[in-house]
Amino acid sequence: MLYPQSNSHRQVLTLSDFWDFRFDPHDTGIDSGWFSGLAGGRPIAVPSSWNEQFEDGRDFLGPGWYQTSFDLPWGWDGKRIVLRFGSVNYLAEVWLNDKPLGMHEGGHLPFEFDITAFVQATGNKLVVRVDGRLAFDRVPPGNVTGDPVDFFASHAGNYPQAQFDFFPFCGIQRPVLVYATARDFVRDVTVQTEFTGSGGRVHVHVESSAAIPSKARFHLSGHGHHSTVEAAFSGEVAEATLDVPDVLLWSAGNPNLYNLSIELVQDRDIVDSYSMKIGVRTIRVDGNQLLLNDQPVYLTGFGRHEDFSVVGRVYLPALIVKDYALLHWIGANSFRTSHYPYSEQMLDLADQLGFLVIDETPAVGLYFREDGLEKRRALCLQYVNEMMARDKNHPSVIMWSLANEPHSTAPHARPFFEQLYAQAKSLDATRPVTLVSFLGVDEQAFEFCDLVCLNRYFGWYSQSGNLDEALSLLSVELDTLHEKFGKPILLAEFGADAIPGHHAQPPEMFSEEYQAEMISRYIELLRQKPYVIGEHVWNLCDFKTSQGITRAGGLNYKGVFTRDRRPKLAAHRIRSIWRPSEG
Ligand code: BDP
Repeated sequence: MLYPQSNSHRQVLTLSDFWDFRFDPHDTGIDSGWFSGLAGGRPIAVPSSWNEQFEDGRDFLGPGWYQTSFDLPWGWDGKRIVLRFGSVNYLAEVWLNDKPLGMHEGGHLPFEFDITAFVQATGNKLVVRVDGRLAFDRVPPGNVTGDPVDFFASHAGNYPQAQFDFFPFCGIQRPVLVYATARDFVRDVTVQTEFTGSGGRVHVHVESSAAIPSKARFHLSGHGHHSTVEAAFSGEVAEATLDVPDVLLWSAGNPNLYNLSIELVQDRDIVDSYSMKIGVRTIRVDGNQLLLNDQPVYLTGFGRHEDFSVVGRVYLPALIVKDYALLHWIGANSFRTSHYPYSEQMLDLADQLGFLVIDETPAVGLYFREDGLEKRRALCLQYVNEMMARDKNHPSVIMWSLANEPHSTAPHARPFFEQLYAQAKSLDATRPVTLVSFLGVDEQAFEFCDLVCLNRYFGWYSQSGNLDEALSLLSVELDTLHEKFGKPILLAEFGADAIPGHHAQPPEMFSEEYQAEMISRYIELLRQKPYVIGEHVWNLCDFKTSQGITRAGGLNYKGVFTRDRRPKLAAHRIRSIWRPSEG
């Protein structure tokens, strides 16, 4: 799915602004007219989450109703017009001028509606009902009752009762855009790259809206290179291969990007065009190694959250810049989009700044009871499709993660993940596919995933306070895991809560010293294991979660930076390991 852009054939209007907003605590609304019948209208920022903006809204998960109005810019007559939502958490129903456009389930991924037939030049009324309530058959799930699942991973006593450890922020969380294209337009572009000795090769697959355009023209430029190739359409598809002699490959240290622009040509006219930045690189697992451009790469980095006070889980450009500055300062080369796809702009900057990204679907806290299983399966497949359609062209994305910490000991788990894995591989054979597990040797999906991603908290949730015992257990477990699966291992999460300003010598749980000690001792151990391909600390920053007895102030304090991005002792300790020359 292409991100909207303005150029000489396309134009984008953003609806980011203050919208009218109302809570619907009795869930009685059934159509767009309902908005005006609800009490308590108030302005809300779009995009944002509603939970930290209103005194009466923190734990309210929906439904909430949004309304705004807009006029079309001059010159859009006769164009195809599309309404696009970057992310609505969790379920959105949308009406334009009182006509239902449709619904979308699942946050963190974009969806759009062709509104050409419903939109007016002026006075368009847009209404969105957002339902963020937690339910057993939603993904991620919540309010699960019945069979106990294991205590730590279930967060069973927490409020709101999410089956995952981050606050279930609700609302329109990324920009809402209206954009115009020609009636015949570039529908999709897929770029795959390879490297043949000194030369790069870029394969481009273009889909157009109709079989009418006669050809596609491709321009590739950058770093002294310029080439143009034309290809005829066969049906709605045109394909081309562009060779880049003396290519400058994309890598974390050298994020070389090229400009690719595609024109749709009909007779002699250019009817649509689309431009993007691409990087030429390869990524694969080979034996015990992860190879970027055929060179072993070791991942240093974090799991993170899109989380900040007041705005909740929102597209916030300054926060993206800040977090990249922190990642750079500390010496990270990578991160995982735990536990859902981050904004498109986060990936654009990863391409530009040179960070390696493990892109994860929103399938966190999955469990395998029969009730609701088919619905959860359909959602997981939808998320794989939507995430890969959105992010497939980013050189920074080096791997797909199907899920985080599923309770996959159940018999249905294996076929469930085999299906997701096969789906991901059929859509993209060029990147490794993995899943992040806390089960260790019992994780059935590790048998077919391309590498093993493990989360471990020995020394925290178990062996509490006893790092010697924790480390020796971890050492044995890593060797056992490697012996069983014979695949490279990424320690995808490890860490300890540290209350900022709390100190103890000798180090003690919840002190900054204990967090720093635990993380550095883990890293020391990981570096002794030749099959370990990286260390991802949990978490970059403290983040908001549900209230519970293990979460003081409703925060998870495993950040090495505070929620307002100030370093704890661990941040300095990690920097001295990851950037030893900087001191
Ligand atoms: C892991 C989860 C992560 C949690 C973390 C923790 O993957 O979402 O925040 O534990 O407990 O199991 O801090």
